[in-house]
Amino acid sequence: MRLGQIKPNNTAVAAVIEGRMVRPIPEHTMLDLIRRSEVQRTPLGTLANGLASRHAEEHLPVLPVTPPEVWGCGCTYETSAAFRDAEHGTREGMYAHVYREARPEIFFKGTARVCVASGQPIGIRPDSQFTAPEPELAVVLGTRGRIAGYTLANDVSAWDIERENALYLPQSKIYDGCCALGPVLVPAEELPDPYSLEMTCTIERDGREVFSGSVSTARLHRRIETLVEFLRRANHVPTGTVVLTGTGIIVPRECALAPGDRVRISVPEIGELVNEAAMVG
Ligand code: DO4
Ligand code: MG
Repeated sequence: MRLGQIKPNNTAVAAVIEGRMVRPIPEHTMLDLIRRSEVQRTPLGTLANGLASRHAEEHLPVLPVTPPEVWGCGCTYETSAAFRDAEHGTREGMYAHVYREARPEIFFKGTARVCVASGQPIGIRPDSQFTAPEPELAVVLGTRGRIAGYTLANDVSAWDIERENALYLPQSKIYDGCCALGPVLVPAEELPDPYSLEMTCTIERDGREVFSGSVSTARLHRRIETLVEFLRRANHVPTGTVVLTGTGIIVPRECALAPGDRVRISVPEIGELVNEAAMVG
């Protein structure tokens, strides 16, 4: 089952997503649904199905959840750590160190303010010449770090700003349109093995594919529960927090995002997150 949100009267309403049609769940946002499924001890999908209208309507889904906080994990795939050590870094092997050590890299990625849904523009900073998509599996947290569901994320990042100096990481990571989420949320109980997903990413420019990459989440070097456990150490993130699990697909410099580029991130079990790049600021 695929869940999401629609915005019929400029207010987010949860919905069961069935292709182009949706069945709204009146008086509930996705956060309400997640909280209610925990209080009632009912699986999210079962609850959603029971509360959803029988009548399907045509709506474009918006963000599957309105996240109070988004956090990113880094260097969780060998490709990401190796690329960054070769190209970036102010200390020898800084990224390999994080890949290897027990404590993962976890950084603040922003709030709903910087997030966009599938179909909305992702941002390129005017002071960056090498902005890249980072296709990632994302988890939506319930209370006490429970994984409520999965979605896809694009951790759009200004790699040249990150490369210039490690202390510039927040500027490379957080700005308008830096985080795409969606298209839907798949309840955790319906995706029992998040470590066997095939993810692909393509970039289309002027109708032509200029980049195509893929990775299996089997190559994720950390358990998702471990990432969440470190995130929540002395840091009680609220229900609905989204955690990006890191990228395993690296785009070469020739494919730095340009305005109008269309980025498609896809996992068959979750769907396709599609965004066009646009200058922001
Ligand atoms: O510090 C670098 C960020 C790494 C990252 O976002 C990733 O590996 O996905
Ligand atoms: Mg990332």
